[in-house]
Amino acid sequence: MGVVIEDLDLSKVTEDQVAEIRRLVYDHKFIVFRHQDMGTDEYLRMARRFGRPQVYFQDHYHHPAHPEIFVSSNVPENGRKVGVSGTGRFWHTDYQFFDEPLSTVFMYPQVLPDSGVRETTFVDMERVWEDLSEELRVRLEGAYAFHEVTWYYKVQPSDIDRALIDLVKSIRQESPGAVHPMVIRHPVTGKRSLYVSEGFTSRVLGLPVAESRALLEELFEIIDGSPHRHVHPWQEGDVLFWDNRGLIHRAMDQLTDEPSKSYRIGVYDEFPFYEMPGNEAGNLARPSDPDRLTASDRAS
Ligand code: 7UC
Ligand code: FE
Repeated sequence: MGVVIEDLDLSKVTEDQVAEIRRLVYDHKFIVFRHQDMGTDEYLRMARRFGRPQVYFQDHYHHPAHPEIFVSSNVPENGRKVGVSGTGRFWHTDYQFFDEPLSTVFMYPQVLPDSGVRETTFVDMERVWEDLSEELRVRLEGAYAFHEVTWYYKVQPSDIDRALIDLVKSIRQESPGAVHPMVIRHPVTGKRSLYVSEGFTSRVLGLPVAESRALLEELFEIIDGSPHRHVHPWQEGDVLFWDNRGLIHRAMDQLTDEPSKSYRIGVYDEFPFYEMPGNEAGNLARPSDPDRLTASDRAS
């Protein structure tokens, strides 16, 4: 998986190059562009050429001038906290807990720690699906899971003195979670991927709590141990562009206090996130009312 492009100025791509980059990202899952030097406006203008930038649902992640830029940072600006620090340090795919997860994602670090290594690790979920045992695949075809952001909500200064239960209630009001098939089919390549993550997937629908937990733990262990992984150690000037459908990723910072700051722009392409994985195997229909989960479907 992955492609490196050494000699292209992303801020000046032609229409043909945009089309070519999109073909590459669907076929190879992620692209590393080296030696980029874009200002914030330029970066956003570039990203818009690939689709519709998303505005993250919580505004404390937003760049002060451009809400489409998701700021992961521990660097105060003009004495103010900007963005959120230590994001994504767990296996996840972006926006899995909404009905419309992100299709593709740009990531452009602005400040890299001097001594500490900063890495992002990807796992190829198509290969993970292919490697699963026949028994597991049969269990997963036609199954649905529930995803939520609750457990990775980052407590904010304004949350001081609030009870955890009230925090959880307000998180769930803003972001009630989403149901997706556990196996998704890519709308462009037609390839299937396992679609669960340790960060966001909390329930397999229709299974008793203990069975759901056991199945998810088994899958999380397989993903974590998968040989189909790639570690990207960030270099200054790197921009990454990835397909958020067939990949899972996590940030691996060394937990130092050194300054670190990254700008992410999530971009919706014109395709649905997934084709419903065929009815060919007599799969179950989509749950008729996924919003109304029972208390036991929600329990984690
Ligand atoms: O702070 C974070 O780790 C952000 C995470 C909860 N969500 C990113 C996303 O797009 O899913
Ligand atoms: Fe992420």
